[in-house]
Amino acid sequence: MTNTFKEDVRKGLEQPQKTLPSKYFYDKKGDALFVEIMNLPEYYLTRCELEIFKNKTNALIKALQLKTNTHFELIELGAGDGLKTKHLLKALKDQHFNFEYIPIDISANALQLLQQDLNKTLPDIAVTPKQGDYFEVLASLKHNNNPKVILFLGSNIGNMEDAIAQQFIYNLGANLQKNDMLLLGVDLIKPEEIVLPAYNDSKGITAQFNLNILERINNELEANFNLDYFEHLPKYDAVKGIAESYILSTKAQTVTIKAMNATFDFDEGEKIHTEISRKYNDKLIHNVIANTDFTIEDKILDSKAYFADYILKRH
Ligand code: AVI
Repeated sequence: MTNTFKEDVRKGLEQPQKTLPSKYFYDKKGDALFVEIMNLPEYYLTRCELEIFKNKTNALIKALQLKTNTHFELIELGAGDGLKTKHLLKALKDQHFNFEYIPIDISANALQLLQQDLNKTLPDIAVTPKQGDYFEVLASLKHNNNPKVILFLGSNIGNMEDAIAQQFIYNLGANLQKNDMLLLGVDLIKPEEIVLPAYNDSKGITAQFNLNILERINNELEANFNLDYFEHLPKYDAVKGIAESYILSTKAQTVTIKAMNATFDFDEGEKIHTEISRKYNDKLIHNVIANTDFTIEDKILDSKAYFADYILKRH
């Protein structure tokens, strides 16, 4: 892990447009900050999707074209605390669907907590957590011939560049069979007044979340980023529908990263790119699935039409 982290940081900081990959936000502190973000008044995404799972559960079930007499696997990629999914699980159980819930996560700890919680709150549901890389787990499940429903929620796909997102959905399709379903949760393109505050909250939690990546480099790679001289800089392009986070160097400075025996110079006003959060519309979803066997079957929105759960079918 440290080696990849070190190499990714080196590669990112050596480019003319310095970048650091957002996947490195999520250490223990980053995970906790993201939980805080999800509870912020400005961060509407989680609440909107939760509303869909709470209030439109039956619409989701219908759109997923499930049958009570056929056993299926409900597989969630990056399950986290399962807060939204629990509403769906409960409704499926109440309506006597025959299924197994398979949450996949890179964090064994998150999976253990989720399983304990589900055993307590929804004891009748068969839960088989799988720890590891999404595609390795999916490949291991591919040939069991059970119909599959994949959940990829929270607009997590938005943190991928478009070409990577296309490749991701393509790889998903390659690990599924005909008639398998994908429930893809995405944030929708909206005006700046709504999106930007979600990435620039008044309490400064998102700023801490973004800057935590520098702290991580300090701690894990013996660097000396002085956080007093770096700032969170969010941007949103409402035409493209792309929110981006940068870290701004507020003065000319040199940072040493001991673990790589290297120094990096920052100009005053220089920006490090840290995250993309793409927002979607139908056209962009069509683009993402263009080279795959998926079709859009349905789309379920929250009451404000801020967020969409697209129902895709593999042909
Ligand atoms: C995890 N992901 C969908 C979040 C987002 O909205 O892009 C990460 C995040 N970054 C800043 N705030 C939240």
